Amino acid sequence: MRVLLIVPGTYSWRYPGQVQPHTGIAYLAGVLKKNGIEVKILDMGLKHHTKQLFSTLDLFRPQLIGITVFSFFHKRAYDLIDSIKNYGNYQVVLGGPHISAIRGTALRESEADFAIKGEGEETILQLCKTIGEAKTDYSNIQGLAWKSDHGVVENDVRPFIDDLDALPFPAYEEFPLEKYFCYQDKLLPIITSRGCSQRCIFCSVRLCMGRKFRSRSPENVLTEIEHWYEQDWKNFEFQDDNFTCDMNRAKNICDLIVRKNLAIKWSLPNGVRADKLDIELLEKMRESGCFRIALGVESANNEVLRKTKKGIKVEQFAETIKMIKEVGMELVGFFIIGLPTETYERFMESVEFARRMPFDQVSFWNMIPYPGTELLQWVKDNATLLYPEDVYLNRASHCEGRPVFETADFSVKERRRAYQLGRSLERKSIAYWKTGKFWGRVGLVISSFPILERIMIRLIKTNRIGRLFFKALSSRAGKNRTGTCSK
Ligand code: B12
Ligand code: SF4
Repeated sequence: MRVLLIVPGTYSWRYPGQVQPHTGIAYLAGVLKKNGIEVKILDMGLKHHTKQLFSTLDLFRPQLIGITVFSFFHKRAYDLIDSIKNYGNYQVVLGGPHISAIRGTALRESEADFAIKGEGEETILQLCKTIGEAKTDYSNIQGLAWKSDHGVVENDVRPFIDDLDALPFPAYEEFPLEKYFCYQDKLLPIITSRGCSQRCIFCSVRLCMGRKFRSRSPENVLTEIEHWYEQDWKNFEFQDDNFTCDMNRAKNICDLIVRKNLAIKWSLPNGVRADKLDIELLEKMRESGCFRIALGVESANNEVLRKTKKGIKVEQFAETIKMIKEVGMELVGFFIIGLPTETYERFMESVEFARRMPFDQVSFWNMIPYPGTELLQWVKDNATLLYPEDVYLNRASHCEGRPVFETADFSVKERRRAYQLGRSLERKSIAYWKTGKFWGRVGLVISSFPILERIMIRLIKTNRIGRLFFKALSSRAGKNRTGTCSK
């Protein structure tokens, strides 16, 4: 059995190329390989064109093609399916966050044959076995949606994987690793747990990974770190949904890193929860090599946080920030513009908080309602969408700074103004933090012209000399730098 796994390109000017190998696809590849299935990965985000896709099809002749789909730019995946289907008689299965949200609808909207909701490891394996044995009865494959003669069939949902230690490590070696930004810093992503028990209304994690926090044992995580460490990977990002959900487990992971004497650097770039950090954990994290934490603050107004079901108050953020700075870690703060009940005045409370607190970097994003989230329902009931769903998910994005909905209390004009202000704070924080005050000011002048800003980001991220120059400035400013951008 031969399976081709494809990552469609999701280009935006903030991501002019691929940041890192796709962890979900790497997990699928690991499981398929372990079961004797031949796997090839094609990451279209590495500037591959359909020509490369067709030559891979000719050479590899896959019996199944798997494509991962974000909601963001999902039409690119659908276009790829059209090209594949026009080129030959191939069977295509879809998976990933977008498919977990819309399930069988993906089969009505595209030419794909199968769609898999949630974790894909066990379902794709069972599908491969069925196809390998030339069977066509898919009805007992949990988690699968498929096309029968009578239309799309959605099988029962598959339970989440409980024993994550039983999974093989993600097969990153199947990617051309030197082509990713993360290679510059010899940095790899690690997922030590899946799922999150919280209920933030904008988040789509539960649709794919569920509400139960499921974790790998600290020993299993350490074995993976050592596995990459022996191959000279010394920098890691723990990209869990909620890494510190079980604080004791997180402490044990830190203790093991110290005990094994591993000289690694690691960070938490995805936004951890302020109520899931204490001083003991922070000290252990620092000692074991963690140098940067990102906090998902979202808003500095308690009513907005309440309505968002964040479950954390502004005062708690302030306390945790103090602790993070006490242990001497770099701190990134994520803010969202336009959450339910936000007004321009309430947004200004976030700006004031971002200025007052000792963040090294802040990020402001316009709120995007993703399919299947409570937020999208709230927007439909209480706000005016400015674009149809499939338009804003494929075109307008927070990256480009277009609000996608407005409310009576926070107009589109105010939202645009808010984004400009948030972005200028973000630019300033990044420029000063990464390159020091002088070069930071130069960068700021350049980035006040959008075209020049895009060229500058492109140079830093994709040009060797641009990268070296930026690295030299960063180390002159005495800052740690890792290759990936925070999401
Ligand atoms: C790490 C991460 C990133 C990283 C790396 C992403 C990557 N390509 O690996 C970075 C920082 C680059 C990133 C960027 C963005 N991200 Co992000 N990210 C995550 C995060 C926190 C973890 C992803 C992960 O590695 N999970 C662990 C692996 C094991 O799970 P997985 O990838 O989902 O794969 C499993 C299943 O989905 C399934 N599966 C996946 N693909 C396929 C394919 C087939 C064929 C099959 C059968 C199964 C299958 O099987 C896999 C194994 O079980 C998730 C949260 C989450 N839990 O999903 C958000 C998440 C995926 N990101 C999200 C978003 C919105 C973004 C951005 C658009 C944000 C932005 N502001 O720009 C960008 C997009 C950038 C781009 N151009 O691609 C949303 C997606 C929502 C949606 N409905 O699409 C999520 C769900 C977060 C959220 N709060 O809602 N992200
Ligand atoms: S804490 Fe993070 S992962 Fe959990 S629901 Fe909220 S945003 Fe999603």
